[in-house]
Amino acid sequence: MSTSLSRYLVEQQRAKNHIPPELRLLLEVVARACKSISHAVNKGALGGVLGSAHSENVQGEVQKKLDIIANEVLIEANEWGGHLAAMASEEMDSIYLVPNRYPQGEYLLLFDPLDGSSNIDVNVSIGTIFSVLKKTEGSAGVSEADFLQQGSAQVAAGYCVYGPQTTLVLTVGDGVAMFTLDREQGSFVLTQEDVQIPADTQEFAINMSNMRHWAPPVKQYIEDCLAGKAGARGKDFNMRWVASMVADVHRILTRGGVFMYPWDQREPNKPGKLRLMYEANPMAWLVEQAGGAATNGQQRILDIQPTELHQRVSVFLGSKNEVQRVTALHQAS
Ligand code: AHM
Ligand code: MG
Repeated sequence: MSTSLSRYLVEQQRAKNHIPPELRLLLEVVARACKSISHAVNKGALGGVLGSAHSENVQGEVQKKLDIIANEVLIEANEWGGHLAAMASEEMDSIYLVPNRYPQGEYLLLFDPLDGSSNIDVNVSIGTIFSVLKKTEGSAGVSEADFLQQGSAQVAAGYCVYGPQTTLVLTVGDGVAMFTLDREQGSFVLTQEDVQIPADTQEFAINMSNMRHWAPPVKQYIEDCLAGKAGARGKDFNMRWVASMVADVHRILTRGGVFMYPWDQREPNKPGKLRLMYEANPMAWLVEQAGGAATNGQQRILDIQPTELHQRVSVFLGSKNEVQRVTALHQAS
C-alpha cells in the first residue's frame, strides 16, 4: 500500500515522536500550497502566468509573474492556521507577521517561493524551497531577530521541484524522504525514503561562464576536474547546470554530484549569489541528512550565524569527498 505525505507525517509524529502536531499541520499546508503552485506552473501560457511582473524584489531582481503568484499562494495558505508567528520570503523586503485576526503560533516559515525564475518561461524545472524555524522562547512579539538562527536550528526543511514530475523532498531531521505528486489522487505519495548521496562523484554543477571571475581555489578545483583521466584526479568528469538550484540539488540527491555557486569578482562585496536563510540552509540540511556535505568554502553552512534576513553565501554542496576537496583548497589558500 502506498504511503501518503499525511500518513508519513502522522507516523513521524506518533511513532517516532519527531514532530509535534503543529509542525505536522504546517508541513501539510506548505505541501498543499506547493500543489497549487504546481498547477499554476503546469498551466503556463494557458493560465496567463508567464512573463515579467515588471517589478523588483529587495535584491534588485526583476520579478516574474509566477514569483509573485507563488509568494501569495504560500502566504494565503499559511497565515490563518495558527501554527505560525511570521514568514519571510525572497520576494518580500521584510518579515510578514501573521495578521492579528488569526491566532499566532510558534513557528517561523522562510521560503524562496519560486526558485530558478530564469527557467519559468522556457519550460525548464523550477521549484519552491522552504525552511522552518522555531521562535526563540520567551521573546515577546516577533521581529527579524527571531529569524536570525543558524541553519542547524531548523526543525524542517525541503523543496518541491516542478519538473516532468512534481516531487516534494523533505527532512524533519530523520533522513530525507521524497514524495511524488499523484495528480489523479491529488496527493503526494512517498516514493523514496532514506535518500543517500554517494560520497564520490564524477559530476559537477557550476555556471562555467563565470570562470574568469572565480577565486583561485575554485579555478583550481574545476581545472583538475577538466583535466580528466590524464590530470591530477585521474578520472573524467561530466558537467550539468540547470540554473535552478532546486533541480541541480534534486539531481545530486538522486545520483550524487557537487553543486557550486561560489563568491566571484562580479560583485566582490557580496559573499555569493544564493541566499543563506531560504536557499542554502534548507538545501544544506537536506544534503547533510542524505550523507553529503555543505560548506561556504570555509565552514559548514549550517554553522553560519546569520546577521541579515536576505544575506548571501557561497555554496559548495553534495558528495562528501568532493565538498571536502574544494573546501580544503579554500582553507589552504
Ligand atoms: P532565483 O531565486 O532568483 O531564481 O535565483 C537563484 C538561482 C538558482 O536557482 C540558480 O542556482 C542560480 O540562480 C542560477 O544562476 P545563473 O543565472 O548564474 O546560472
Ligand atoms: Mg532562488
